[in-house]
Amino acid sequence: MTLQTDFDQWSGSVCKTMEDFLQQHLPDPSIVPRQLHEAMRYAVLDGGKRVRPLLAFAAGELVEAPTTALTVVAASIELIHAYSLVHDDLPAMDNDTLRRGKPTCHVRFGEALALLVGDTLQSLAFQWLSGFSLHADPRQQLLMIHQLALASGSRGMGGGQAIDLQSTDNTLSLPELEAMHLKKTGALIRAAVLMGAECGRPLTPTEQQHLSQYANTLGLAFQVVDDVLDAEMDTATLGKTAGKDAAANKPTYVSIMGLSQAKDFSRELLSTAHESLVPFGHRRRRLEELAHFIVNRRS
Ligand code: GRG
Repeated sequence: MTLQTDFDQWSGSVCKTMEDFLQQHLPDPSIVPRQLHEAMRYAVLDGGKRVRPLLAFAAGELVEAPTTALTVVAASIELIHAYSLVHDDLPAMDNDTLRRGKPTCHVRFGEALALLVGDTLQSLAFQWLSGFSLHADPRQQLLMIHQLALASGSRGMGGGQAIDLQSTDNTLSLPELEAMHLKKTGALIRAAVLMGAECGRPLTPTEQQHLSQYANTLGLAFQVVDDVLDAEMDTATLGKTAGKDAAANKPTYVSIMGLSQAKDFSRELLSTAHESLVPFGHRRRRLEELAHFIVNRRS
């Protein structure tokens, strides 16, 4: 079996586990309020690369974490991610009509319902994280809940989005751009890695430091590549509107560094991410493959 086939099989099997959990635990559209439940499922199911869940599972491999806990953690993070996409697409924010190759949630269900979809997906994420048993030590579970709240709140993703909204038509320095993306995109990616690792045996302080460096670097790499793809790819390949950043006059890695340097930067970040994983020996394999996948993806 080639390494690529092996990775495809592993990621396919993680995605199937996740999809089954989401199918089973998202409220059924036969339950009132039917349209809200239908719209929540529309926003979450059958779409996306599931990068954050894959990262949680890959980090779980470092610490022999049980699949049951990883599934709940990964699914909860994906709910927060889906929530952020629904709100991000609203007319008051990015005003987009296409997401994951289909009409955005508010185009399909209306703005008011899309707002509620985002709100209720966020609540559901914390309902799952607190309602299932994730760890023998309840303090560890509480830590994970706290971590996801921090990552999605005003000092994480939500705050990053606020800075992003203010930055349109403004110039940002590279450190300012980096600070924004470490929150807006990086915080949830970081949470996925760290929470996956928290489902198993405790990490040593050195391991913790290395994993944290991997998670921060990868969060940034993800956004650099997102900016490159927005500039280079077409709408059909991305499943979302291409060229939006330039059209909206948003500062991006491409607008600040240029396309070629932004690509070089993403490769530099990839090698830093790989170096951070060295202390984990053979257990680092899936995290290494995912970093490679994130930097070399085409959508
Ligand atoms: C969630 C607190 C909170 C507030 C909402 C709207 C918003 C604030 C934040 C937006 C955050 C956002 C949309 C960041 C962009 C991150 C990003 C690059 C998304 C694309 O992720 P992919 O490529 O998407 O993983 P798929 O569709 O593959 O899942």
